[in-house]
Amino acid sequence: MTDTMKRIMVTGAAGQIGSELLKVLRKKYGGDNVLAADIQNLPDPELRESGPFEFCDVTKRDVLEAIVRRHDIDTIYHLAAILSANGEKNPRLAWDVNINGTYNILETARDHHLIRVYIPSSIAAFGPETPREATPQETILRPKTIYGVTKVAGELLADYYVQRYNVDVRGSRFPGIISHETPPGGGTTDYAVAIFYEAVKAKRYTCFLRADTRLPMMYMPDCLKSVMDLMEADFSRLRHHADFNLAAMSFTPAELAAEIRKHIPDFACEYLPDFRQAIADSWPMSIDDAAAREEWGWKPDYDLAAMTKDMLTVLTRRQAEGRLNY
Ligand code: NAD
Ligand code: AKB
Repeated sequence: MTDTMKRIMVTGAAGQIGSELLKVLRKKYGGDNVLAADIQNLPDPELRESGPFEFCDVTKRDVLEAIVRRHDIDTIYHLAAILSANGEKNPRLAWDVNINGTYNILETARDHHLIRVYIPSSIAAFGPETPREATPQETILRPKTIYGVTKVAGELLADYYVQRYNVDVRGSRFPGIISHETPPGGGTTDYAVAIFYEAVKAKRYTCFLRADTRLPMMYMPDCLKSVMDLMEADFSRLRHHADFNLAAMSFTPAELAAEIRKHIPDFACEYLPDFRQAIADSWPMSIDDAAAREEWGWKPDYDLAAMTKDMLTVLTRRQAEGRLNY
């Protein structure tokens, strides 16, 4: 991020990633300079007090533009979205929020000459015809979920705005993100968060994916680091823009349960796959992130063992303090 960036907006700021990114951005740029925007309140009182908030439905272009003008916004982190499982429950909503919302953000960026925009994609951009191991940067993008369709369209649209209008748009294809602050918002990888809460609370969990379903995952500190690093990267070094493959770890529910058992030996995990199994089966098992490593120096800090230890330390402490809400 350049020194000239000073007025930031985070859409979807109440969500799993937005709420934590907001904290990092406000710490770095000052609370008053980072506007939180969402259609629901921020989950944490500390966040509510640390800077401004606007109710903003990203599908309403006039509302979005008025907020950008009123707050003199020059940079947007666009995290508002409907994720994979919720998208299959309501495909029209997923199309509206993910396609029209993203289009409105890009048009606003173009009209208001914003300095930079961050729009995440997902491993959901891939589909069953994509090579599932070490999925390459350049590969087949034929997703079978509405969420995936909107993510591919978002990547292509972002690239179009870079080439055609010189809007500086950046983003990565996140794997499933694991965190302990704000619960995930209706995705297929959500089991990898829920399992920790249930392990600490009840020492048992019923997983909605099969035991052998391998998926790419990432711990929240790495996710936040990736956003900050990509937004600060030198534009002239970037050959890709809003579609960087990103990897940290890959594991199955059975492997995650075994790792948890190293800390909670009597933890029991059962498997009762539901509609999310088909979504997971259409996604990669591991990702080749060489482009991100080369173009902006991406390198994760957490593997399965380090992430599991940290998650359990935080949640066990919270349980002892009677604050384990999920
Ligand atoms: P989330 O579901 O936790 O949060 C999304 C937020 O968007 C919610 O607070 C919701 O209220 C808000 N929202 C929904 N509709 C809106 C609208 N019309 N206008 C404004 N806000 C609206 O999602 P997240 O996990 O924080 O994901 C953030 C971004 O990262 C999304 O683009 C998602 O596709 C991407 N991503 C997330 C993951 C993950 O595992 N969390 C993985 C890959 C990609
Ligand atoms: C989901 O499962 O939908 C998200 C994602 C990988 O995009 N966590």
